[in-house]
Amino acid sequence: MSLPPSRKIRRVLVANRGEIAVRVMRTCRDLGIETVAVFSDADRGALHVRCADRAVGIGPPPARESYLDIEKIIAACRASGADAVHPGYGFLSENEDFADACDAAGITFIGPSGQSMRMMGDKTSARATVTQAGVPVVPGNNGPQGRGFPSAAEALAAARQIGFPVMLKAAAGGGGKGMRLVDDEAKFTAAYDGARREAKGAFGDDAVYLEKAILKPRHVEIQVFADESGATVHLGERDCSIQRRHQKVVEESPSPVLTAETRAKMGEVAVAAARACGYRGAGTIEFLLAQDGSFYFLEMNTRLQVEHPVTEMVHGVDLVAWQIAVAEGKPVPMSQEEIDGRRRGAAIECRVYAEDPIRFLPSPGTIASLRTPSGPYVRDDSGVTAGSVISVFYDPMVSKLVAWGDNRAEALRRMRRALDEYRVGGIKTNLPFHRRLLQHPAFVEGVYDTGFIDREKAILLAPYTPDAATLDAALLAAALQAASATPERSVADAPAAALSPWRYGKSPWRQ
Ligand code: MV4
Repeated sequence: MSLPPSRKIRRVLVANRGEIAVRVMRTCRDLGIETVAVFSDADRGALHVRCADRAVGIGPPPARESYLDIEKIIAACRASGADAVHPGYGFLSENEDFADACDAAGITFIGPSGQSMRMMGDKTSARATVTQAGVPVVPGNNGPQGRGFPSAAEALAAARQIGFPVMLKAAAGGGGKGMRLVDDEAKFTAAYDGARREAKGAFGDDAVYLEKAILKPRHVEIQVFADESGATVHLGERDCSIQRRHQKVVEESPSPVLTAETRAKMGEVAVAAARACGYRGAGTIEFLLAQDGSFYFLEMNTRLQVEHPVTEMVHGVDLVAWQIAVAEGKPVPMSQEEIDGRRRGAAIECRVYAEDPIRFLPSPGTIASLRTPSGPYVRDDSGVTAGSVISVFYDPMVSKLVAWGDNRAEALRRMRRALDEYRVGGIKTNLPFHRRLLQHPAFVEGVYDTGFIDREKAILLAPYTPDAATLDAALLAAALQAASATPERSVADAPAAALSPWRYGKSPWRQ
């Protein structure tokens, strides 16, 4: 297919930082497209800057004054001659004004239209839009005018109709802010006031609406993809139920509990939701999967998500290449049939964060040493190297570790192996958490919901307290290592090899 010369993307400015900026630039390289990095003063020496063909400084470390400044990003496009912008995730990726500003400046925004983002950004409008298209939404009430309840009394009357427990949610929201679970009438008014206050603070908009509460749900999302002609396909699901404080920690595909029938229905419904807002590019439809197998639309994310590699691994595709293709006006690269035929095996992603593994608090600092896993069917997407600084200004992610297997059990074995290979010095990470999770019997069974980490935190987040036998083994290992002076492995790593409560004393590696 030949395109008008103006549509061919030759130089992409990546309006982001860290691992996603590096990941997008890798595909650009593969495609022979030039890359432009933007960087704040805190990121002058960052990996994403070193990966780019050229780089433009955009100001001070706070994101508001750099990565979130639309004017500065557009100016950087002009200064560098970029003809397209990839927004990554976070920052400006779901900012409809940014998408519109790119359009107005004649720069190709690699993503959906500002109009699609507007339809899906507001949760009450998204519910109304997809309901029209026959998509099941959580039973609820958007309010008398369809955009929230102006009074607690009206909201309470609607809550009684729905039946307790109910969820109060911010219309402008998403991600759990301004959300309240209300078990009974007595607590309703206080919860209503609290939700409005929190929504106002977080979004500058205090409209709240109601949904029936789904108890112990799983978070299952469908990857969709659409082109300009309206052709829309899906690439199956990701189960993202392993979360803590609305932060995803582990994602996998396929979901261990989805039946083929539910998968097919969910995919069909996700495509209908994307069509309903005239979607273009990569998008994700989030669902709550209830214990009884029913599922409900929650919201749409109008960007490429953090966990997209899981989908790439089970389909053998490059979703950034797909994004660039449809941004150039080309069709979706594969038919639904072709995609379904390629789906194979299972993939899992562990988000490795620089954080205190017990308290789940960021642990900023300089990465003194780093040894990332490799080998068959393991992928590690990172934006840092040894010597990189995990700063307080941005997300403290170290990398996304992804493993693939012919089936889930094989993917989990590879992930355990990869986690055991991983070494990070100088900062705390959540690697010990991941190693324990991957040994947890319920996780291994695939039986978990969005409350799993909180319920199991005594086991998953407990400090390392070896019993006498384990300590003996660790001390012996340390003594042997000191005697042989193996440089790769620190004394401190030796106990980590035996840290699992379910796999006591089994050393993963001999080096
Ligand atoms: C819900 C719910 C139960 N019932 N809605 C949390 C973030 C926001 N995107 C939606 N969320 C939820 N909405 C109803 N009607 C439970 C959650 C929820 C949740 C959802 C997905 C993943 C993790 C979660 C953790 C706690 C609560």
